[in-house]
Amino acid sequence: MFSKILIANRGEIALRIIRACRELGIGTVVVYSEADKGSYYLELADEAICIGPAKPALSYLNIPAIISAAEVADVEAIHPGYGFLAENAHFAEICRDCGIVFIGPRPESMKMLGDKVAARKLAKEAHVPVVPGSEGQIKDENEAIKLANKIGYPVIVKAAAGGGGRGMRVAHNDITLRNAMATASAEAEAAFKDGTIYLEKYIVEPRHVEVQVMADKAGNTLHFFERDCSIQRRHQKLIEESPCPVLDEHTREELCKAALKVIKEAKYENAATVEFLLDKNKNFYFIEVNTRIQVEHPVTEMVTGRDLIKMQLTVAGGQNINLKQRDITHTGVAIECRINAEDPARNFAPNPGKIERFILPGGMGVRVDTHIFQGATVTPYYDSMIAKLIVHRPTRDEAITTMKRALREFKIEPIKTTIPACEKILSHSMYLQNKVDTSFIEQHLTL
Ligand code: MV4
Repeated sequence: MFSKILIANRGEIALRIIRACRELGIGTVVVYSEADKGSYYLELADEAICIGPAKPALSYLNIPAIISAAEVADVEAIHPGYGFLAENAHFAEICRDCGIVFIGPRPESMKMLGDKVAARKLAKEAHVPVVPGSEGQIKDENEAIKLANKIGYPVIVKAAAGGGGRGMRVAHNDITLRNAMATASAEAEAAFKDGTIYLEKYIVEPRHVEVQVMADKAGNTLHFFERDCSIQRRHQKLIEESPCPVLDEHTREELCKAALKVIKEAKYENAATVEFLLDKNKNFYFIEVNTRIQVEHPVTEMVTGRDLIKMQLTVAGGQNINLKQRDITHTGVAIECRINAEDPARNFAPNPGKIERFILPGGMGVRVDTHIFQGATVTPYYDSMIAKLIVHRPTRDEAITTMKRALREFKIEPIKTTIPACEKILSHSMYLQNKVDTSFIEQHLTL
């Protein structure tokens, strides 16, 4: 096991990693930007090193500054958290070259799975269902039109370097398809310096279901069941839950087995999330792999009782997972609400400012992951998420009741947050009846 690691992140996830390290007896070095000076979690780490100004490019994305801090503090490993450098294969490679363990997958797996065309090919080879679409990348417009007519409109054009909803275009006929290809490719070229695109049948009103997996260096792979992340707005998830409320036991087993097939085929190690779309007929299709620990990992931790961050640390340290798949069980229902400093009245624009009143909810079945405290200032430089409120109860109805009660207790003043939006969703008849898909917020909610 490591004796000391560096945390290349900030906010609640930095705190989450510090907590896991403390319980494992691992020393922590946290790096921070000038904007994060005064954050409470900096006191909880054993060491805190300022790596630059507020601007992410100059601090949390500044590879030389982070590597220098790691060398000066003499750490054995770096945990990247999520966002920032978490899925940067180049950074993982530099860590390796410097003799520092990157707590995550090998750079080769990250690079391969970061290419959505390659990931799709890998899933196919592993006999995992993928959305009907192009064999590989698609270059020729006439070839695309021929394929679209074969699989049937609507189709979706996606960027190979995309993911998380960037560089996608839907087309309903030959004319809009030509357009979609040109704009998706240009957008991808501008955003990722890679205009490679591919084509899939557009699944109408899908649910977004993802499987948590963990793999050690010896090739032992485990899944930790699924999360339903259909409640999102512009590809920003707002509410996640586990288990997915519309999956039957048989489909759940098939889905989780499929996720493991992908991860084994990739010779993956450490934590990953395998994403699927679930259509109206409960068919699931692989879409992509996230090669990091995700924001919503606590819902999985609550239903399985397993500490995923601790597992990331032990697996990266070279320990094998001494658990069998049958040891991983899930009980009850967990729901997470993301509390963002955003103003719904101003189209969810970030709403930074000083927090004058901050009172946490509590009681049975309630967990809050946050780095915020009364008197803290939310700056405009980073993601607007300031807290995650997670509940775990025996049934979905009870989980929803507890979440509504906890949201009511949570006081964050005077800044605007997503608390009222979450309350509206949790009271909506369609949410209660599981009649939601990824377009729910846009289609049915005025927040
Ligand atoms: C799709 C799709 C429908 N059909 N692919 C968006 C994020 C990226 N990870 C994949 N996404 C989608 N891919 C096919 N073939 C619909 C979406 C999608 C979506 C997926 C998950 C969560 C929210 C979403 C919101 C809009 C579209």
